[in-house]
Amino acid sequence: MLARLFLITSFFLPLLVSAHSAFWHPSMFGFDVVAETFDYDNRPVVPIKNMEFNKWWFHNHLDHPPQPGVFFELPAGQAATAEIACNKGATSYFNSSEGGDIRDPNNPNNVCPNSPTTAYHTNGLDDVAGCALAISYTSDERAIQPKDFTVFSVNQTCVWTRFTDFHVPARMPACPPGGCLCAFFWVHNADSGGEENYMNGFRCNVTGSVSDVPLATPKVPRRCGSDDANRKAFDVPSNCTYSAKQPFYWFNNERNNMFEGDYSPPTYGDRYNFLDGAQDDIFEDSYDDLPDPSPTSALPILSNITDQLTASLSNLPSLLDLTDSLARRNFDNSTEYRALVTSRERRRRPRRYSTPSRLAHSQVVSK
Ligand SMILES: [Cu+2]
Repeated sequence: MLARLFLITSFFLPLLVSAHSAFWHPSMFGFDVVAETFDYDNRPVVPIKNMEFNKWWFHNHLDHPPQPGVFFELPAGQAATAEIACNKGATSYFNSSEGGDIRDPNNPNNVCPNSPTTAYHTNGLDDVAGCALAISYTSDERAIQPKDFTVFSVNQTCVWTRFTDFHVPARMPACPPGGCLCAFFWVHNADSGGEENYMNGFRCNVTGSVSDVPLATPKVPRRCGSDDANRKAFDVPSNCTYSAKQPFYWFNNERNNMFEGDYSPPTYGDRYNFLDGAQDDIFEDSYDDLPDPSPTSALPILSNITDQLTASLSNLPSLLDLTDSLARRNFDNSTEYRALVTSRERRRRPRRYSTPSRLAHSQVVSK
């Protein structure tokens, strides 16, 4: 009986250790960490959960910094392409991986060659939950705190392709001389694998910056969108956190900012007002009015509307089409349309930020 149990266990073990996913780039902390580096398996792909702060923060890789001068570049107003994979050998950096090149010759976008998609916690494209990049305008990895990270880009169809685009807001200011600190965050859906989350820190630098307006102080994201699984049929837009938002710190023993249960994971999607693409409203001047969110609050008023978001107005009542995560969200505030959210396509159009042409709100409303 015991022998049989052992056989079963050893049969399934390889599947378990080959799963998960990480952001891979030489700018990351822990780029060269392998299974033996720590007295526990602390490879970048290993999920973080139920851990003390120093064990989950930056994946406990602060003592394994990148080479000096190595940054992940964030071109303002354009996409930065990251590599996300379940093993370093499945990325362009296979040279320094334990097992060598395991990239899929037939599909360069394969996140986890020779594994089912459940290895990276999805049952299919309709089950991806999104991931995010966050930034802090400091170079000092010993000083940075969880509250200092702001999510600046979301890819809602993540983890699905090894090459994953993160659109960078056009108004991102330049980093300090030593660069910025960034991190990749991912929480998968509840349907494929036990709950866990992911964080990989890295050094980053904004290039082609055209604005010096700082980011607003990031706040904790709020669950405000519809949610069929939990029988919430409607979005409650006034209950969302707008402007700069912190990443989710969840499922660890210390310093969490989210307290959702196993089957309601906080995910980087519309439900938490993390729209797909560049997070264009994260700056100090992004809003003229930003009331504290609640189910009965007024909606925030965007400043500088033409530049920040290409407004798309509609008379329809708000109801998010769950089946299409890219669907436009229409907010009907009955008398005025105030917070405007646009589709992925619209927001990714190149825009000019040089002229601060402020549209009067009456103009917008009367459209
Ligand atoms: Cu996992």
